[in-house]
Amino acid sequence: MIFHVLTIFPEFFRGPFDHGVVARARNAGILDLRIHNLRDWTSDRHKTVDDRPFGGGEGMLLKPEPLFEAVESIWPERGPVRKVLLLSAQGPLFNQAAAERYTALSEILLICGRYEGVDERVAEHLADEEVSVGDYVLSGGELGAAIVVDAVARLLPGVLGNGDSAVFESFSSASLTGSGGRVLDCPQYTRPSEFRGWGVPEVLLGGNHEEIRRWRRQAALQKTARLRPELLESAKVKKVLPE
Ligand code: 9D3
Repeated sequence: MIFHVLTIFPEFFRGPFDHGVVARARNAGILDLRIHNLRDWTSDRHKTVDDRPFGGGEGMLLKPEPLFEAVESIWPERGPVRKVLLLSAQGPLFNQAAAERYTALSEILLICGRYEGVDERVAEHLADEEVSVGDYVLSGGELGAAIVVDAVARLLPGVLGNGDSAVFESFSSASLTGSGGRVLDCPQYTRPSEFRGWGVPEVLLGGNHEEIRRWRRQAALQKTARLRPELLESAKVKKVLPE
């Protein structure tokens, strides 16, 4: 899968994509990451990428011409397996279902917004989708782009050592309660079995795998009810959860 990132801060991406799972996917040839400097598609002496909003207001916007020039030169042809995503605070929230949906694409081009935003014609006529990574204010789309690349890359076949480990985790859309809600991972422990006076649930130290399975299920539901109650949609599930 090829990811293109269009940004005014190409050096921002020297860190996040050079470690861990994403770096391994790149080295294995499963993932090809191409960082593009938006200023390469300006035509004035000052390499201007921004301008003031019509009608007045605070701050500056990314102007449309360099963004259109860039996308049209990176992709002279568009198509159903190529998607342009505009990272913006206005988009629908990125989630695991979106990450899974994007794995069906062959190429994704991520446009990183900056300043007070991006000329709306980019959202309307250049991007296929707008994407936000959460309800908080970031100073640009670069961190969002890194989040999308990470979440999608680790789902690509061959990226994780164990093919199944992506399927059974906290936010996989496969990790559902009977009623369609999602549950978080169960609490997990490693050695030592006693640390600063804090022990490990006794059941995990024994070898009764049926009992361990039941405990994990119950502990996961309780933890979900405590930390993310909104994930447990149905009243039926809520009733099972006195802590
Ligand atoms: C007038 C209100 N503006 C700033 C307080 C709106 C605004 C403009 C530009 C808010 C954020 C940004 C820059 N953010 C992004 O480009 C962005 C983002 C985000 O802010 N939150 C969550 N996901 C994303 S993806 C890109």
